[in-house]
Amino acid sequence: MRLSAYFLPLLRENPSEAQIVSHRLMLRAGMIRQSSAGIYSWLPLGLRVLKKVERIVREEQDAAGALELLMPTIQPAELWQESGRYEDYGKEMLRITDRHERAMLYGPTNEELITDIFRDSIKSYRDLPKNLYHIQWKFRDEVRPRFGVMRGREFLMKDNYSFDLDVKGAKHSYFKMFFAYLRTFARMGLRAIPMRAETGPIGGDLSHEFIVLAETGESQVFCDRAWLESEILDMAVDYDSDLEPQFLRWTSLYAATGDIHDAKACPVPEDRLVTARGIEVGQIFYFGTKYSAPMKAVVAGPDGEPVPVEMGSYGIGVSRLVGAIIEASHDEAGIIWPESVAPFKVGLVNLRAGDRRCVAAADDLYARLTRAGVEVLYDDRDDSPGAKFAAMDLIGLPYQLVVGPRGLDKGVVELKKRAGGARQELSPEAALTLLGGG
Ligand code: 5CA
Repeated sequence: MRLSAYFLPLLRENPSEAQIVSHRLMLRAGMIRQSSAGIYSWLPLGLRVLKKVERIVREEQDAAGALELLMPTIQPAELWQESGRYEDYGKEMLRITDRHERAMLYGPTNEELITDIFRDSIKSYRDLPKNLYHIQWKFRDEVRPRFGVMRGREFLMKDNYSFDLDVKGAKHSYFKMFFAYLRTFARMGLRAIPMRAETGPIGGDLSHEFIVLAETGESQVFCDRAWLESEILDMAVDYDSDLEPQFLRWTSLYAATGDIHDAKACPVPEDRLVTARGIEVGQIFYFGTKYSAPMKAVVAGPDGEPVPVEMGSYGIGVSRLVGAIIEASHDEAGIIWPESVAPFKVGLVNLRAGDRRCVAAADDLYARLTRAGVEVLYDDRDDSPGAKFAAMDLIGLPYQLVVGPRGLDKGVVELKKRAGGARQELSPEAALTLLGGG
C-alpha cells in the first residue's frame, strides 16, 4: 500500500480526551475515530489490526473444535423474558421497538439466542457435544464508557457456547476453551493470566477471567509471582485427551480477581503475592442448566428420558484486545506491534521522494516484497525524513526499511527493527531475503 494513496489521518498532538496510552496512540495513529460516547469507527489501519486479532481468535477456536456461525445483533425481547434476564439487565441493555411495536434489543451477549437455535435443532444426546461461536458486535450501554475501545458501548466480541450431556462433558468443553484461550493470547504476544473469577450476570459457579497485567487495567487482581516468571503460555494441546490434569496443574498456581480474593484464605505467602491491576481480555463460564432448564433446551438421553443440556459460555473482547496489546507493547515514540497482529509487516521509507534513483530503488523493493506476499506500507510521500520516521515509529510496524541517497551511494539500505530499535545496513537483496521477499 502506498501511503500517498492510503487513508491515515495521524494526529501530532495528544488528544485531550484520551486518558490512557492505548487510547491516545490509537487516535494519534489514525486507527479509530469516535462517533459518539463509546462508539467508534475503525479506520483502515485499525481495521487491519482488528481483522488480524479476529483471525487468530478464529483459528484457535476452529482448532479446538468450535463451529462458527453468525447470529444477528438485534434480538427479540421474548427470548430474554423466557430466561428471566430481560428485567435483570436493566439500563445496560439497549431496548428498541420496531414499527410493529415489537420489543427488540441490541444483543449484549447471546446465551438466549443460541439456546433457542440449539433447542430447535438438536434433540438427541447422540448429537452432542456441540460448541458454537460467532464474532459479532455487541452493545452494552455502559455507565462510564472510557479508555477508547477498552470499555466501549459497541464492541466486537467472540462468544461461544458449549452444549454437553453431562457435567463431565461440560467440564471437558470448559478445559478446551481454557487452553484455546491461553494459546490465543500467547499468539498475540500477551501474557494473559487465567484467574478465578465471579460469574456476575452470566451466572454459574466456575469461571476464569484472562487478565493482562497493566497499571491502567480496570480490575484489581492477585496472583502468585511465578505467573510473571514463567514463559509466555504458548503450548501444544491435544484437545481429545483428558485435559483435567493439565488444567489442574495450571490452576494450582494462585491467581484470582479482586471480587473473590480473600486475603485471609489466600495460600500464597505475602512475599510471593503480586497485587496488581489488569485488563480482562476474556472470560469463560460453566453454568450448567441455568439457561437450558428455563428455556427447555433438552435432549433425549441414552434411556430416552429428557435431559436439560449442560452449558458453558466463553467470551473474548476482540476490539478490547487491540487496546490491550498496545498497553502491553509501546514506547515513548508509539506502538510496537507484535508481528502476528501488525497492520503491515514492513514500513518502506523513501527519504527523497524527488530523487529518481531513490524512487527507482524503493519502487523495486515495494514491487518485489508485495509480489512475495509481504505486507508493506510504502511511504512515498514528499515529506521530511524526521516526519516520516516519527510516523513510522508511531504506527509501530515491526520493520522499517529505509532507502536514501547516501545509502544507495554505498549500495545499501537500512533495516530497523521497531522492537528494540536495532538497525543494520545491508544490500537491498539481503533486506529482501530477510523480510521474506527474496
Ligand atoms: N456471554 C459471556 C461469555 S460469551 C460474556 O458476555 N462474557 S463477558 O461479559 O465477560 O464479556 C466477554 C469479554 O468481552 C470480556 O472478557 C471483555 O474482554 C469484553 N468486553 C466486555 N464488555 C466490554 C466493553 N464494554 N468494551 C469492550 N470489551 C468488552
